[in-house]
Amino acid sequence: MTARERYYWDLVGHLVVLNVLTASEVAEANEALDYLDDRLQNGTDEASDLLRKHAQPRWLDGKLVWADHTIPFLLMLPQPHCEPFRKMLAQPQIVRRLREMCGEGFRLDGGPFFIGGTSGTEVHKLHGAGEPHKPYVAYAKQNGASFTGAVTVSYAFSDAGAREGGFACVPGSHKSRYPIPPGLRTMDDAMGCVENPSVKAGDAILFMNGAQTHGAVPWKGANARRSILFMYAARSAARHGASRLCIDPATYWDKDTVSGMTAEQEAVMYGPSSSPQTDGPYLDLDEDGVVQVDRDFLPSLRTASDTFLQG
Ligand SMILES: O=C(O)CCC(=O)C(=O)O
Repeated sequence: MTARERYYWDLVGHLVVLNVLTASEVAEANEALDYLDDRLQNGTDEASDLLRKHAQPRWLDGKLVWADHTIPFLLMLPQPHCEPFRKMLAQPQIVRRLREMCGEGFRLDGGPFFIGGTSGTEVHKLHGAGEPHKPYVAYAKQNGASFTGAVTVSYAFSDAGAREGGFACVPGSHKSRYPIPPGLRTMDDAMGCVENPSVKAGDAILFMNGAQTHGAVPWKGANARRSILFMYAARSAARHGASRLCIDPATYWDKDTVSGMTAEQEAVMYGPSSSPQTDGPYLDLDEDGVVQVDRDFLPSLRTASDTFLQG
C-alpha cells in the first residue's frame, strides 16, 4: 500500500485499485459468468439444482442481477470456470493491501458472490457504519496502524462512469459517531454525501464492509453490471460463510462437552459468527441479577442483519 493509498483508505473507507486484472483475466471471468448464468437458467443436472438452491438467482430483463453467497459456488464451478475466481482469491495486488488493511492472516469469510445490474436495478439501501456496533467489522487505529475487521473486494467486469450506478458509499462514514439519517439510508435525501466511484472492467473496489456506510445506486452503465465480491475478514472475525454452519455448541465443541449444560451455560459455548440467526447465544441479567438467555435481543439483531444482507 502506498502512502497515498493509506491516507485515502484511512480518510474515506474505500479504495479503487485500477487494472488489478488484465484484459484476458476479465475475459476469462466473463466467460465463466456466462457459463454460470447458463447453468442457472438451463442446467438440468444435480449440480445445477444445487447452484440454483444456494445462489437464489434473480434476473432482470434477461440479465443475471443477483446470486447469493451461502456457499462459494464460483469456486466450486467445474474447471476451467472456477479458475479465474480461484486466482482472484490470492491476487497479489489485493494480498499486498489486505495484509495492511485487515492484518496479516486475513481470510475469506464470505463469497465470492455475484452482483449484477441493468437498467431498472433498484437502490440497495445504505447500511453498515456500526449500526449496531459490531467490533469484528469495526475500524480501529492503534500504534500508528489501522485495522479493519472486514474488507470486501469487489471486482468490476464492466465499465461504469461516476454516478452510472453500482457500489455507492458515504466516504468517511467509518468514523461517524451518529446513526444514518433515514432519508440518507434510502438515498431519497443523499445529502450530497454519497459517492458512486467510476470503475473499468478489471478494477477492484476495496471497502470497509460493515464499518463504512455503503450500498448501491441504480445501474445506468452502457453494458450490464457484473461484479464479483470477495468478503475478507481479519483472522479472528467470523461473519458469513461456513461460520454459520458450525456455531452450534455441539458442533463447535462436541456433544459430550455441552451435554447437560443449562441454556445459559450453553449460550457462551456457541462458535463465532455475526448475526447467528438464533437467539441461543445472547445473555442478559434479570432484575435480581440472575443470568438468563436474552430472548428479546434477536429481533433487533435480525432487523439490522436483514438490512445488512439485503440483495
Ligand atoms: O456493490 C454493491 O452493490 C453493494 C455491496 C454491498 O452492499 C455489500 O456487500 O454489503
